[in-house]
Amino acid sequence: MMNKRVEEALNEQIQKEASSSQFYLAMASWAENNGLNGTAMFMYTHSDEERFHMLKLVKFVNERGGRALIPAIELPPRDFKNLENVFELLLEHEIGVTESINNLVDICLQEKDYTTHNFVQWYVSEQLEEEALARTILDKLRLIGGDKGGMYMFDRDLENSAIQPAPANTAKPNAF
Ligand code: OFO
Repeated sequence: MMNKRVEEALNEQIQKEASSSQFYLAMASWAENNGLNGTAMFMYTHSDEERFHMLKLVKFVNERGGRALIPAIELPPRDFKNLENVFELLLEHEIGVTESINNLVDICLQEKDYTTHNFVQWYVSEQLEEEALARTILDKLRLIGGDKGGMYMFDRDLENSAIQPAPANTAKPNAF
């Protein structure tokens, strides 16, 4: 059986990953409505990744004798001021998710659940990558400022994309 405190923390993380997926979907839809097709594609792909993060947790909890609870999802923001604002909120969001992963690591150590601790390390590296990616993109956007041509190139780059994340269940370690 799973340690109850760890199980609860994993279930909270399931909720966070599900809400993340929805948050990226909201950004994808906003970008698509604003003619930013590259950004929309990037966000749709990332929304799938977040769903994969959620599913991986669901499977893990159930396979370890716990009970994964499928949660209600937080309502994501619907309007964004501009693209820079989108990526600022995205970075803020990811920093919050990193905190919650760190908290999960802490609980595993307190409860001496080394198996879950090991499993959660994948999320630790994932968060590191995601935060770095968000910072890189935000730096680019700040450089571009209000320049329309620059913005066009930025969106096209995201579409083509040196900075596109890998699709959800390829090129990822520990895919189930
Ligand atoms: Fe699940 O990696 Fe971001 O939130």
